[in-house]
Amino acid sequence: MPMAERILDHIRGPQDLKGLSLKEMEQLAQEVREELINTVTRVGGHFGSNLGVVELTIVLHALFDSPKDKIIWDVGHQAYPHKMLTGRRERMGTIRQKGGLCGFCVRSESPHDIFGAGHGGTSISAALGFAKARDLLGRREHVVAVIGDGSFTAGMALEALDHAGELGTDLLIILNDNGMGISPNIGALHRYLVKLRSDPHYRKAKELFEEFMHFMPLGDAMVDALERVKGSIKQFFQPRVIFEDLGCTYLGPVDGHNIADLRDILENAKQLKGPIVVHVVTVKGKGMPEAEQNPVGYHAIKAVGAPGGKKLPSYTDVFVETLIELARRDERIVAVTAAMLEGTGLVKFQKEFPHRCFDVAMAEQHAVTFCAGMALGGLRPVAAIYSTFLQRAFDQIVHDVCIQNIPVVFAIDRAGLVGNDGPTHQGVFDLSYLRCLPHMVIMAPKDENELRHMLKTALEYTDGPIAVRYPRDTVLGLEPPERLECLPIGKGELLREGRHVALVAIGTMVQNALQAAELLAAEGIEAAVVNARFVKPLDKELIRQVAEATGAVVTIEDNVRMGGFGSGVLEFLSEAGLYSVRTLVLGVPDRFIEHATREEQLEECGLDPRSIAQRVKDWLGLPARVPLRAVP
Ligand SMILES: Cc1ncc(C[n+]2csc(CCOP(=O)(O)OP(=O)(O)O)c2C)c(N)n1
Repeated sequence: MPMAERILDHIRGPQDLKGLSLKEMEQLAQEVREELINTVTRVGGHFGSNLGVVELTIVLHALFDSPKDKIIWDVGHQAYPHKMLTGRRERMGTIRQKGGLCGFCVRSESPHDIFGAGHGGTSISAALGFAKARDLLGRREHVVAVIGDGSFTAGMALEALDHAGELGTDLLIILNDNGMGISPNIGALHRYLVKLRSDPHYRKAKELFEEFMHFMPLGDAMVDALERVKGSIKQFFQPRVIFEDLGCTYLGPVDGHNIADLRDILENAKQLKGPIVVHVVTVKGKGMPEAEQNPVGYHAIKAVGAPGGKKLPSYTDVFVETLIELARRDERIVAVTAAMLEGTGLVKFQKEFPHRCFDVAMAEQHAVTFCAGMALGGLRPVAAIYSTFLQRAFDQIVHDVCIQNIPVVFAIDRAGLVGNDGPTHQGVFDLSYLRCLPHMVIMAPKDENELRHMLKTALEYTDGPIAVRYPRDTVLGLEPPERLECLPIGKGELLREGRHVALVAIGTMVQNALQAAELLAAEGIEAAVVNARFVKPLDKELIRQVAEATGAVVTIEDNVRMGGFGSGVLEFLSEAGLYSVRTLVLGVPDRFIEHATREEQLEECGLDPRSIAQRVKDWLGLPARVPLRAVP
């Protein structure tokens, strides 16, 4: 078809969807899908989820009046069609790259991105907030939350549903059910949705009701009458639906790829009062056979030309390999993930130990307290959770683990700067939010072998909670150690001697510090390098030693500077009365770091070896301040 005849070329925004016929919408869906496949296979990004919501997105933007009506996408990884239809089509090729479109919804990017996200389960709460604001301020717009069945397992989605049923305000919740999170979805709720989709009794009841609705002319009085009739139909037909018992009207299930059906059901939903749940059934990866058959592999894909060839394993690979090795020798070891079997590598662990691996769905809070219970019950639980998602479980870490000093092992993946996912996924707060907690031990390895030893150390340590954080990166490619060793708690190591300045680094920043030291040496500056290993407890002896020897300490971490590793070192130097030691804290600055490659982000934060060397050199060149003299 010649380009000029493409409907997509005429869509500048949602207003251009309003007059489209059914046939045109179907053609548009085809065009959006083709373009998505072309673009995302080229530049990478979330894939299957986006192919699954093409029709839904078109119908929503055709029926509702965004941004006056509020459409809120849960997580936002499935919002690519939404971006394409709301004026960002030309920039889709820049998605997730530095300066380009974000891979999720961001308020600053478009007035149609009503609410930013990246983490799952927030949409219903936010939508309910919008709905209440509308009510109290006397407006009448529609509010729609679109949430996947995976995100629906997040505790806060259920909390919001509970509240929505209580408030009873007008709110449309679209449950996009493709049976998948990143992995196949799990849980009793998931089994319930499967049943709902396939229950012939319920389908019959709904068909009757929908048929009935179809023939009713819909005036205001009619809508009220319908509400009453719907109640009696609901009571007449069984089984009842949980949503209805919770105070929401349930419509569906509807085929999310059938535009005519989708349009009918959403038009009906628009007329009804109170919270409505429309159960939309979609296929992840729809329209691309490989993606449909392998929804896990096609959840997100890499850009063409992204690192291929002889690839080194990731820290995640080393973590899970070591965990399996340790678990073979200790049957008390169990592993827990919150909907991230693939991401955390535990899918391998699950294969070998199916009964000792627990995917708890998108429920980080539950995961942590579940681990606390298992630990007290005599097991050795490892909570493998990304740094960013562990934020959800802060109170559980404080209240259920640390206060009770329970030996839970936290394997914190994607710690530090994470690259293309951007601000919502950065793992740059964990050192600050864990360091402030009594009883917590925190480690970060300088390389993959140290990660192996740290995992062994963590599983041997029974005095309380212990965390090991590691990056989203490939490893150095070292020979694995002959045997795993327990590291002494709270002991770092001096890797390089130097008399002018001490670079005290943690985790992957140790490698950058070593390289920076080389660069500084070329300028005649002799930098000592310390691998701190432990953020808590700190190796105070070693830090004191290098501080006294050099008089100048630079701390380096890929965590925010505030409250992180460097703060810990400053606290120690001040407690120890080492006032004359000059200090510089390098880390992530006090702002959210946008999507870009991890290397670009490190550079932006001044944490790549070259920037570290330059900053240290400049700082050393500054005249030292004369200490304040005490006022007589
Ligand atoms: C709190 C939280 N935990 C984990 C994730 C990682 N994550 C991103 S998408 C996703 C699956 C979402 O499934 P669903 O909502 O059903 O959307 P689908 O991809 O199936 O369309 C997960 C677990 C997240 N975004 N937020």
